[in-house]
Amino acid sequence: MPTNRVSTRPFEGQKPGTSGLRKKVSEFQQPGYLENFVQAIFNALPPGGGRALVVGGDGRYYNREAIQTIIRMAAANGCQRMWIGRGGLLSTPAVSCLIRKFGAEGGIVLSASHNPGGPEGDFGIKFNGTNGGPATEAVTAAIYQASLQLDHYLTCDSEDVSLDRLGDSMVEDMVVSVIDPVADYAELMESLFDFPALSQLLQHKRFRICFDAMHAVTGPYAKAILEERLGAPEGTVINAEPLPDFGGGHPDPNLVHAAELVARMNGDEPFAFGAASDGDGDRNMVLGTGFYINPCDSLAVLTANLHLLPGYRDGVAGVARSMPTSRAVDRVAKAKGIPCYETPTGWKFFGNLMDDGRITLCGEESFGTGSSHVREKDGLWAVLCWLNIIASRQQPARAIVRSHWQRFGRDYFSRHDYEEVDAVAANQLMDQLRGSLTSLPGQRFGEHVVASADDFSYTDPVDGSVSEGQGLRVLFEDDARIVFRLSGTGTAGATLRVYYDRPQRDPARLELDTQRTLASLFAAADEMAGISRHTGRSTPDVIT
Ligand code: VG1
Ligand code: CO
Repeated sequence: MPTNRVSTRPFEGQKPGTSGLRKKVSEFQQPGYLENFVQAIFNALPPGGGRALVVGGDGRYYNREAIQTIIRMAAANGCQRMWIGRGGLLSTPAVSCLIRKFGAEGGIVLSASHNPGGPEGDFGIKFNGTNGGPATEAVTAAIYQASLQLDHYLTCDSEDVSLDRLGDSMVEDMVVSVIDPVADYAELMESLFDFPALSQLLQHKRFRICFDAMHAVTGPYAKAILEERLGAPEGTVINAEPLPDFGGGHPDPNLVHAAELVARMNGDEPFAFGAASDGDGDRNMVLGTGFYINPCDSLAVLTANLHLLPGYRDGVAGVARSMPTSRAVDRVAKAKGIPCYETPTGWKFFGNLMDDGRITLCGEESFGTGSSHVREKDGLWAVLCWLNIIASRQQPARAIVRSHWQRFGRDYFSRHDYEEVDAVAANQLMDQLRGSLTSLPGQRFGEHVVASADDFSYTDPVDGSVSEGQGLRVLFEDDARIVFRLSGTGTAGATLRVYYDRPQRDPARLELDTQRTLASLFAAADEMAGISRHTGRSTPDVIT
């Protein structure tokens, strides 16, 4: 096979973050930059690895060019078989589904998820393993090490593969199949949910829903499943066409960025349920009528109700949440007598727990929920879960959440993000706070007295691997909690995330305003960490 060996030298900073390598598009467009990272993936695989791969992305700017590069390099690196979504499109959960279904050795996801797209925006690349999940920390570390040692990459001269035509073609010795990006995923959803009940619900005149695909990858999935298969009226899915720049928007499903959905939900048309997903389709935001469902609550409610869904009749083996996610789900797990694991931020930490059969369900405060049906979080799956629970209980979302709070109590939760902060200042803030952790217990901040404080470290119960420095957490005597960490997905400066949660058991105090309820903790955080002093900001950029 004619293979080209192209000389290269390492680029600095090809270290995957929370979810793959994310950089400005312009950085990826430097000659050899993408090629180096792809070669590093192949070099990090065990000898003979990477022979059957699933490849696709969220459709953002540079997606198609990157896929052609990956095709040529994969063929030159000994890959025999590749599946690509038509148009180069595959949602992140669909990649995970296909890797598992085809028994592929892994997959390459091209996405920077919720980060803006377009020529001035961000691009990203991530490797998923044979279980369909994001590469573990050991593998990402090996990829980074390999990226530091490159002196050449392998490619070949083949023609571009036509990504818009379904069917097989040969690239050197590799069979490339361009496949329908939706069909296999839709089939998986059908095996998990009660589609007849969902059809009935979605065709009911008084149950109108709105799904905002934010011009990102979930458009085709949501249209095919909600409108075509389940019969929701046409127009249920808005912003359904994936665009390279997401229509100039920010495909992050929260109350700030999913503004069109929020406006529609608050408009004249009576919507019973609203939902949005992110760039690569793994996140979800769900809304009842005039009612925002916090992702931490969503995880707790799903855990309490999952047994109602056909695919989960056997019950939930266990659950997991990322450390900054509120402890609402812990109480449900306790009531059910199932284990609840606390992991660092990022989906890669859930994979071992699912592979080992320890958990069925998991989630993060950042609008991520998923189950062991794949090894990624799954936005549309979460929406279907909610709809199926609504259909099964014959209750609106709002009533389901309220009765949940009555039974388990409520955790008021909010995350405050300070974006594009000077990186030196952000690190200084974290270093100083880390240095003061041992002196915090016993100290009073307004009405709150610190009970304990630490730098979160996680030991994976399955393979024993240890991940340190995963966020600073401060627990108060009244069970309130503040967590500080720096984002691992940004591409400019540093983003400081501060997470607040405060459990409330008093049935008379379950419907209060979240920001007001947490206000005394905001003051405590500023006092103990000097947020305004270090960042020069008096208010966060995004509050979720
Ligand atoms: C963020 C979220 C985290 C999520 C990650 C990837 O990471 O906080 O919970 O797993 O994004 O999600 P960070 O390091 O910026 O806090 V996605 O939808 O970008 O694949
Ligand atoms: Co995402």
